[in-house]
Amino acid sequence: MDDLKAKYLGDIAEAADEAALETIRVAAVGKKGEVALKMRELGKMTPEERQVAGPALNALKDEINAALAAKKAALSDAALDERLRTEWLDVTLPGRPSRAGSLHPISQVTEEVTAIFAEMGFAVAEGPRIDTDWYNFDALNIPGHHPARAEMDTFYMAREDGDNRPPHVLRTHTSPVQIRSMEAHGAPLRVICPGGVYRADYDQTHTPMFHQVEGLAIDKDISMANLKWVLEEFVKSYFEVDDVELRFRASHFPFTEPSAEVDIRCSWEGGTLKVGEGDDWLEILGSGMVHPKVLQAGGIDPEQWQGFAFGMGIDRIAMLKYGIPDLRAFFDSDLRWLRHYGFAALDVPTLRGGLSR
Ligand code: 2NM
Repeated sequence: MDDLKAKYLGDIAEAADEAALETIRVAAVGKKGEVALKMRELGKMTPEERQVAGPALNALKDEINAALAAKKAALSDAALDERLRTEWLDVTLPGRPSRAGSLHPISQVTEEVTAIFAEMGFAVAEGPRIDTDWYNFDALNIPGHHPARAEMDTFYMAREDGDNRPPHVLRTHTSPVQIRSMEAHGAPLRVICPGGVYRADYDQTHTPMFHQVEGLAIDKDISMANLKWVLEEFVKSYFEVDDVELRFRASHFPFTEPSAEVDIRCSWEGGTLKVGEGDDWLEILGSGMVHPKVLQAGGIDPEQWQGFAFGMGIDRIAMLKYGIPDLRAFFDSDLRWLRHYGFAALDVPTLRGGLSR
């Protein structure tokens, strides 16, 4: 028994891995191992011999099992130490620039616009891109016969034969989101609604899907003066200039009365846009006082509340600010274009941190 003990404890001490340990376990204390064979011999012994050999064999078995368990724990500790030594990773290293993705100019400009209006107390609202013709047209004072419906080049959703419910459309502007905001929150209200919109139009300056941001402010005594100040602040922040001059031109939209298109003074000298100086005018948005019928459709009493609203094309103001010549390239997914015009993904625009760096 002393020989067995010396042999197996020696083997266990020298085992290199868990597989070697298992081989030793089977040979020593397995069902047909050496200790089991010895135990079978107990039957042939005299009672006196058995009284000594039995407990000694059990003790040997326990000792070998304990040595196996201790060695197994030591081996797995060593394996873990080895992994920790070889598989380390410095999570503070910077990313690899050649592999980094970039923010699309439309995403960047949406973030910039959102940061500017957030500073002025506007919340951001989003809504469905497929909406009913009630939200997209009727609620905005564009009834069924109105020429604006035809002019909008609306995409209508296909319908099953015999389905006589009002049609769904791909929204032609984000105004339906503003109607939903009025319904959900009532007055007073300050929201902007950025997002994709759809019109069946495709040429050098139009794509069938493009992006808009619309703003809405409703309160007890809102006027065109508030609209003018908010838009001036916006244009100064967005184009990162200290002074701007806006020109309000009387216009017409079904959902505002009065309505105005807004131009900014600019120069194109040397082919690059300079905002706030020069003799040219650049049209950047449409605006006006929300029509009483539109407030009513949103569940707001026009006898008590007034509001201004405005809308502009995100793609267009992105092209102007970042000198991007062709609108259609926005949607080509050309990697070289994305690398050239893309923005660092982690440089979130804020007014304090600088909108664009
Ligand atoms: C524009 C021009 C003028 C506008 C109106 C509304 C709503 F829903 F509040 F009535 N949202 N946006 C609006 C007004 C949009 O885009 C050229």
